[in-house]
Order: sequence, then structure tokens, then C-alpha cells
Amino acid sequence: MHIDSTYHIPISSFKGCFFGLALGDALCADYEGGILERGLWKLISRTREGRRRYTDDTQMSLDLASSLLERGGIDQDHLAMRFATSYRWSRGYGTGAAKILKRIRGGAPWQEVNCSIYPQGSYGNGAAMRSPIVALYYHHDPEQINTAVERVSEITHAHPLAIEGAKLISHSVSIALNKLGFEELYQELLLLSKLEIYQKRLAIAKEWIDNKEWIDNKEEIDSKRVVKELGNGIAAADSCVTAIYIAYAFIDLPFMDMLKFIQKCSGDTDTIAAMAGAIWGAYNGIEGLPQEEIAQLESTKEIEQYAVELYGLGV
Ligand code: F2R
Ligand code: MG
Ligand code: MG
Repeated sequence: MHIDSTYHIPISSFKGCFFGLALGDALCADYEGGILERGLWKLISRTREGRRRYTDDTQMSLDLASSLLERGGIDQDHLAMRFATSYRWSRGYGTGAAKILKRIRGGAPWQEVNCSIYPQGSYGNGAAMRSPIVALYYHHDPEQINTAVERVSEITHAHPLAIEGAKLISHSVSIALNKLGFEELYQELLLLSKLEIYQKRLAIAKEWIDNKEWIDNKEEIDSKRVVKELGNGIAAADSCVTAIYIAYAFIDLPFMDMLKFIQKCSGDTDTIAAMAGAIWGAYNGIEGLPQEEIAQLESTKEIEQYAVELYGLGV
């Protein structure tokens, strides 16, 4: 990756990334899925103290940050157990991921269960949603990101589609941390992407960003077109490029406008918002995020502390 070595990433970008992920997740969770899923989340969307709850997206990101910091790098067995012990049905995990985590918690080695639900492993977006943390941990050495993402993903998501989606998101965060634009991001992702579905969707995103149709014509971005051509589903291939496109389309616009657009797209809103939120927050820093919403979120001290510790590794 071409990075300007004279650019000094501020700590604000780390906090922006982690809080952007958590806020996107928490503020879009009650727009995810169908009527039943939305209704259930509305019932449990606040903690006893009245704080806004996040879902599995943020929980797995916190687990990853804590394991990386505790073990000084990727210890897959430790990370697998950390994911498994944090599992609660009420965080809204994917059905396959839930089964795998319960098996690991029961003592099964992750290598024996990661392909026990699907022969090639899961292609869900559960690996991509936690991959921003890999970019934060390796911010001083982005060459490590690909191998690190593979190792962090395969514990629950061994499928090549899940792993490539996670790499795209992690690299997007890395580019955003360095305050680089969509052109640099696209060139980076083009070199990285091996699977046709991602290559096709990245080309569509590039065309839309280049044309800036919605800005030139003072029109809104068409959410139906985004859903039709980039996807809004639980599979990584249907949500990762969507999140990257939306983050950069809204990069100079308010964070809450971006979330409103994601809510309008429906589908896997919490995860698309978590991934887009991490990219947007890495680029714009914590000052750009709505402070009144951060004040209402659960576990803010933990998120802040991990962001500071991850930042401290590279300075
Ligand atoms: N779980 C949710 N939201 C509720 C949606 C329930 C839905 N009916 C469901 O299918 O689960 N949100 C959270 O889950 C997403 C992350 O999921 P993750 O961690 O990838 O889970 P999983 O179970 O591995 O994959 C999700 C679903 O994708 C389909 N799938 C995955 N791999 C497959 C394969 N190889 N073959 C066929 N289908 C595959 C299955 O339907 C999985 O259940 C995030 O949205 C998070 O917010
Ligand atoms: Mg979720
Ligand atoms: Mg989701």
C-alpha cells in the first residue's frame, strides 16, 4: 500500500473508527432484518441503565481488540475462546456462528467446528464486521493485514467470500486512517480482490463515485439502486462493497445522514452501518461523530480504552 510516511495518524481517527463501528451497529440494529427481528431488538435495545445496546458486530470487535492486546498478537485458540465466552443470544449472532461458538465453548477445537455447519465454512459478514480492528492493530505495518485477517476470520468464517470481504473492509479502514481518497482505495482493493463478485461490485462503486451523479444533479443517492447492484444482505459479498461505497459517498457529509441512508436501504443494516461507520470514523475522527449518541452508548469506557491502547502500539 502506498502510504505517505510523513502523515501522522491522530488518535482521534482510532477513536472515530471504533466508536463509528459501535454507533453504526447500535443505531441501525432495530432496522435489521424483517418485522420479527426488528420488533425483538426494539424490546431489548436498551440496557437496564438505559444505555443503547450494541449487537454481535461490536461484541466481536471488542473481543478481538482485547485478545490482540492481551496476547500481543493473534493467538487463535485464545481468540476463539474469547469469542465463545462472550456469546449471548441477545446480541443477535448469525445462526451458524451461534452454533459454532457454542461448540467451542463446550470444548471443541475451532479447527474442528469452523466447517461443521457449511462444508466450506460460513460466507456470512461476521468476519468482515470485526475486521476494522485488524487495521487498527496493524496500522504501523499494513502489509500484515491480509495474513492477519485470514487468521482472525477462519476461526468462524473459513469461506473465501467471507475472508475476501473482511480483507476489503480492513484495507478500507487502513486507507481511511491515512486520510486517502476513493481513488487510492480503489487501486488498493483492485490489486487485492480475487473474486469476481467483488471485482464487479467495486467497479460499480468506482463508476458511481467518479460520476458523483447525486451531487451534480442535487439528487439523493438512490437506495434501491444501491441495494439492487451492490446488495444489502447478510452474506459478505452482499454487504462489504455496499459499506465501502456508502462510507466514501458520505465521507464529507454528516455521519447521521449516512446512517439514515443505510436504514433506508434496509436488510443487514447494523452490519453495513458498523463497517461503513468504522471507515467514516477512521477518516473523519471522533469529532465528526454525534457526541450525544456516544454519551448514550453502552461500554464507552471500554471502547475508548481499547482505541487508546491500539493507538499506543504504533507510536
Ligand atoms: N444474525 C443477525 N441477524 C439476524 C438474521 C437472522 C437470519 N435469519 C440468519 O440467517 O442468520 N445478525 C448478525 O449476523 C450477521 C453476521 O452473521 P455471521 O457471523 O456471518 O453468521 P453465520 O451464521 O456464519 O452466517 C449468516 C448467515 O449466512 C448464511 N450463510 C453463511 N454461510 C453460508 C454457506 N456457506 N452456505 C449457505 N448459507 C450460508 C446463513 O443463512 C447464515 O445464517 C450480521 O448481520 C450480524 O449483525
Ligand atoms: Mg449484529
Ligand atoms: Mg447484521
